[in-house]
Amino acid sequence: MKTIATATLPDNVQLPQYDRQQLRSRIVHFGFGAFHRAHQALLTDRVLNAQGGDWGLCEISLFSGDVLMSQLRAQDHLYTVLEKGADGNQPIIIGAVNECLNAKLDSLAAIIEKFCEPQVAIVSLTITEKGYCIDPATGRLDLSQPRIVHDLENPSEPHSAPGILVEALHRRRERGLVPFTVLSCDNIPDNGHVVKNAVLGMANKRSPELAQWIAEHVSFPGTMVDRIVPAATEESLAEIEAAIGVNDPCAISSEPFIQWVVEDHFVAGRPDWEIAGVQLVSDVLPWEQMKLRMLNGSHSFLAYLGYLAGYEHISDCMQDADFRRAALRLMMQEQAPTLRITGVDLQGYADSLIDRFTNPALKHRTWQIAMDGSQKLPQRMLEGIRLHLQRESDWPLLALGVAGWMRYVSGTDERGNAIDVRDPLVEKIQSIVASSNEHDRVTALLTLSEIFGTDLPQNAAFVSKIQQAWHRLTTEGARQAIISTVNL
Ligand code: NAI
Ligand code: CS2
Repeated sequence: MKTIATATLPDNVQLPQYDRQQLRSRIVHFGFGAFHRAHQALLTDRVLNAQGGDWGLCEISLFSGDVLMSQLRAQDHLYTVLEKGADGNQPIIIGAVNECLNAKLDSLAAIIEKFCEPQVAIVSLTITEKGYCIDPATGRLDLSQPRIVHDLENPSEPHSAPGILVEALHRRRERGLVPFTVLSCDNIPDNGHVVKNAVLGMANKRSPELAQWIAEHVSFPGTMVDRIVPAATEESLAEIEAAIGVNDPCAISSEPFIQWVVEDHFVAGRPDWEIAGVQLVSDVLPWEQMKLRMLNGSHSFLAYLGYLAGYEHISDCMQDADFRRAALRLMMQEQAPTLRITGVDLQGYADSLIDRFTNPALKHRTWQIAMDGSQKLPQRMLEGIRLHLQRESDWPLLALGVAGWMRYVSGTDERGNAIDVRDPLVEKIQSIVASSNEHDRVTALLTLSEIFGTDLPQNAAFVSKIQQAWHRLTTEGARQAIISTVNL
């Protein structure tokens, strides 16, 4: 059967323009999910198209992803990205991936050794917020997580991302090899420091000398990553097959917009990503904060309220003028005033976000974005709320967003259907929901210090605003609550 590696593809398909034989695994990437395929791999592919070179990627997945990786191998590590915009669709074949390893197909030992090859200069990660095993409220390694407990007892056979990084760095140090740069590309505030805290937290428990060596020799640049890349579906894969004339099980669709802002601190070199439009900066935090609060904050708001109101996709929410107005107002009146970025036209940014959310070609499910809320609420909503509380400014839509999450994790939608809530804290959340009722649900959920810390539940103004929003939501329903809140 033909694959994208052997088939003749239509003329409009962009193909790799460089010699793939030159590629070496200089970047090892953890998490061959939807996002990485259409973001970091595509931008590295753009650099290779412009100037050739050897910056190939080795993709790693641990305990899942074995089927995807066998499929990737069967097509010479090539795969398709379909960029879908208002002006039509552009299929691109990505050639930057050089090899891939998976614990089921290969072995954990082979994976760890891959990180120890001398040419490896960067280890990048898109392992979702929960993959770092941090306590979201403190940003520190959560020593109680089972994978961390396992890795501290079995340091040479680690199961967590921090455990693998520490074991690989330990072996490189023992062998006199230069270390690598650790590049987090997840939507976490100050992701460079978070991954550094996770790695140093683990290394310190193993050996303070190792921790000191890592602190002195390894860099952990922060990044702001942006591109909307919904999970692949049967429909999206069928659409790509129709566009390129052959089945590609590793293909992914995305929006055309792409942005990557990276702190320029690499201990062992990097591709010339600036050629691909990547912004290399000295301080990424203002960019991260802008994106996490304006884009992701309104995304989560739309995900919870939209799901409750019966909207399956973000683009469906955008067809509703009240949802649209609420999202724009949330961005401009409640999130933008909390940012410290300068020199960016925030109104223009907000308008462009609304356009991106409206893209009808992208079927981005509200359910997908609603996932893992415990890991997302702090940076997307609660940090901004803390500033409003200090300043005594208004934040009615943020309050509705938090109440929306509470209503969503309560497990039943407005038509009485059960919600499939996915979250690393789901068991804890469900037991709180089961032992509370509609009247005390807010205070019961606020006891989750992993999300709300200890300051917010003790802040009377905070509690009362969330209770008001909860009351509006449970009595009026999501759609009407949005209308009432926007008209306050
Ligand atoms: P995905 O579900 O397609 O891929 C997630 C990857 O993480 C998989 O390869 C999975 O094996 C791995 N993973 C999950 N839990 C892990 C753990 N505990 N330890 C190690 N690896 C683990 O998700 P997708 O869409 O690729 O997103 C991944 C992350 O990328 C997001 O959580 C977000 O932080 C970031 N991101 C995603 C964007 C998107 O639009 N999809 C855009 C911007 C950032
Ligand atoms: C989304 C993000 O899934 C989510 O939580 O908010 O993945 C969003 O699509 C990206 O951050 C856009 O860059």
